[in-house]
Amino acid sequence: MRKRSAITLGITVLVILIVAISTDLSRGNLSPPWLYGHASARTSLFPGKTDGIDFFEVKILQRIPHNPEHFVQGLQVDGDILWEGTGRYGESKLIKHRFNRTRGILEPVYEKALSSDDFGEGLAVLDNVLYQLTWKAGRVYRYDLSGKKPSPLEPLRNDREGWGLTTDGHSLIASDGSAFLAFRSAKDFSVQKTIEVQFQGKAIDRLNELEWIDGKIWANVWKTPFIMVVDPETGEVTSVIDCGNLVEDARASNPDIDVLNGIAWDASNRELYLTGKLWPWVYRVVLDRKTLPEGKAEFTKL
Ligand SMILES: [Ca+2]
Repeated sequence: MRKRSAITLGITVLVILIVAISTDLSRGNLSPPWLYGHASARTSLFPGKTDGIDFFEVKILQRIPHNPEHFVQGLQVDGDILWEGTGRYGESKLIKHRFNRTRGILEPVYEKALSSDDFGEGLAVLDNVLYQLTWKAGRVYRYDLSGKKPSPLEPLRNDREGWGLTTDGHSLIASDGSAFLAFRSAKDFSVQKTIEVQFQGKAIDRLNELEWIDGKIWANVWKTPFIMVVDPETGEVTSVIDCGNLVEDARASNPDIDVLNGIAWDASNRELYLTGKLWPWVYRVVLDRKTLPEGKAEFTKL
């Protein structure tokens, strides 16, 4: 009897092991391993079908030294200027850098500290006015850029939390930590329209830093290495960019860096810059089409 019990126990353990392994594999199928890339601890945002979505990863072309004390919340190129907005209470700033492309360096030429009860957030330049959000204070700071130095204008009011900001050249486009992006008037920040960002029917929230690139809205998803490329009419995600290798590269210099958060598009030179909070670098990158499960890989320059 004792021998038979031992055999039964052995078979039971074996069955449990087989079921556990099968379940794990089936989970792997539901969350394609190629979305995880080479960072095993990464959480997949996108279980399910991927039909019709383009996936990219990024290839580093250049590392531009960046102040690792800057908790980046907004990034935008404007000609030879790179604007940076930083967050955290007591540390929030607006910083204007002269972008010396020849030497590959950022030269700070102007800094303005926000008040200690402001947590700075995204920024955007529209019609020679720079707009900078605050997280919970409801203030949208404005600066006239037509003079030699940025000249403060009366702030506007934001009725939502301020996260990311960009512009399509007509309206400001703001995120608030939800899955909704609001097109807002540059005159009084009133809402003109909103879109819900969806990946094949699933709302994608925690949208953070934004950038308008070639008629699409690019959005960092907070606490992930992913950037969503969003159709501004429908809110549909049309491409996903996995920046996991940038996070790893930045972390190799400093294990205490925070998340990816900073997209700047130099439209004149068609160059893309990405960074993150407390990162030692602003990266100039191009997109590589991500290897698909079938094993197909093609290179696509943005
Ligand atoms: Ca931006």
